[in-house]
Formats: sequence, structure tokens, C-alpha cells
Amino acid sequence: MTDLYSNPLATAEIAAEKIAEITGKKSHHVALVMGSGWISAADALGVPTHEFSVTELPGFPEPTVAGHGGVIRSYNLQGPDGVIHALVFLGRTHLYEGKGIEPVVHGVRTAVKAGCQVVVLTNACGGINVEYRVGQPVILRDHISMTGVSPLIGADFVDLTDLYSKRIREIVRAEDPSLAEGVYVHWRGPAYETPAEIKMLRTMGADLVGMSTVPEAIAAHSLGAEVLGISLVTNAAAGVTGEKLNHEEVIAAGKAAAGRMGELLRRVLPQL
Ligand code: 8IG
Repeated sequence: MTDLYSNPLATAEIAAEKIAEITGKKSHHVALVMGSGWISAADALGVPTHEFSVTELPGFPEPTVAGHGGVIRSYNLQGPDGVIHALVFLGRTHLYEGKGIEPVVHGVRTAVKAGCQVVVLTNACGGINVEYRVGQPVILRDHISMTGVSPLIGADFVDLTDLYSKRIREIVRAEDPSLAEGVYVHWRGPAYETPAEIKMLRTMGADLVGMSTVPEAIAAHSLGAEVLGISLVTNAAAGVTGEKLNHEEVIAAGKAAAGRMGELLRRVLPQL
């Protein structure tokens, strides 16, 4: 029997076949995972050719968190060399949901099996770097895993030196040279950090902290896809300003930046 936990890659392959069947597109070229607050940025990509629920595919759990969609869209985007097919996931599964690591990376595995050689991972996060402002997008240059949880099993000693593709980062920054680059920390959550933990993370060289992206980046890279990560700073991390953190603030900051981010993605995706 094939299920997500006993055979994750085979389940991703079946999910990818189902996407081809639903969309009538033999393969997709790029995948985007839209984190909290990013869902409205997807609207700037235009009108999708198809939209369906993740629950139509094997291996995806019901979505649970407010602001996280559980919807997949397929877009045809006009690029310099013709039309590219983009697969857009509105929302994701997080480690803090307690379902284990497999559902967290099932979307990107499915996308790579569907043909995507580029995976764009977006998220909302806290800003550790005191120079960052709420509403500011930051390109991921590298990460630190504070969960230690890997999606890989066995002797899969994959190199992560160029995990966040330098080639793609250069394309993005050519479009918008004002974008900062930073180091993202994966924190399991669901509780945010304490002020003392933020001070520790800053000392370790971290600029951003959030509860996603890192396992997906590793899973996509290990299957041979190139990865771009973009964080939207939606709050100052604990202790940075003295204010408390809340989920509504996150959703509001995401909505405010959605136009700029959607436009950036629309220009960049066909070049990848
Ligand atoms: I949005 O300050 C968002 N996600 N760990 N810390 C962590 N995750 C976050 C934060 C934050 N803000």
C-alpha cells in the first residue's frame, strides 16, 4: 500500500500525475509556495488556468491555520522564451502542526515530480536584524535549522553550500536591487521565541526567524531543484521593540506588501 508515511516519494509521484490530469499540462516548470500573508500576492500573477483543493491529491492533509489556504493553482505565464507553467500552493503544512515531517515537504516533492526545476518558497517571519522594517521582503541567503529535523532519511549526504541558488538570487536582485539578503532560522514553534532566545539567534548570525521553509528547501534541493526563498518581515522578533507578537499583525503586514511582492514574482518567474 502506498501512503505518505510508508512511501512519500511514490505518493508525491501519484499526486503529480493527478495534477497533470486535472490541468491537462504534462509538466510544470516552476513552483511557488505562498506562506501566510502571501496568498494575495498570488493574485498579481493574473488569472489561473486551474484551481483545486490539495485534498483532491493523495498525501495532503486538510489545511488548518487561518491565512493558510490549502489550494493549488496552475498558471500560464508569458516569458521571454514562451509560456511557462507555474504551480502555486496557497498555504503549507508546518512542523508545529504535529503531523510529522512528511506532510511538511509533500508539496515541494509533488512539485518536483510534476516537473518543477525551480521552487520558490515564501514565508512571513520575524525580523531579528534591527535594520529590518515590518513589511520588508528579504531574500534568503542561507539558513540555520534550530529544529534539527530533516526530511531526508538514510545516507543522503546532500551538500547545502548553494542551497539558496546564487543564480536565482542574482536574477531577483537585478529586478529589485533594494532587496536585502539574510540568514533565516527555522524555529519549530508554535510558541514564538523569548527575548533571550532572539538575542542568542542574533549572536549566531541570524537575521530572520520563522516556522517554515527550511525542510522544504532541503527536500527540493535533494531532488535536484533550484531554490529561491523570500521572507516578508511581518513583525519585529521578540524583545526587539518591546511590543508583543500577534497573528493578526502578521496577516495585515502581508496584505500591505502583497502588491509589490506579486509584481516582483510576476516579472521574475518567467526568467527562471
Ligand atoms: I509571521 O517572530 C512570524 N513567524 N519563530 N518568530 C517565529 N516565527 C514567526 C515570527 C516570529 N513571526
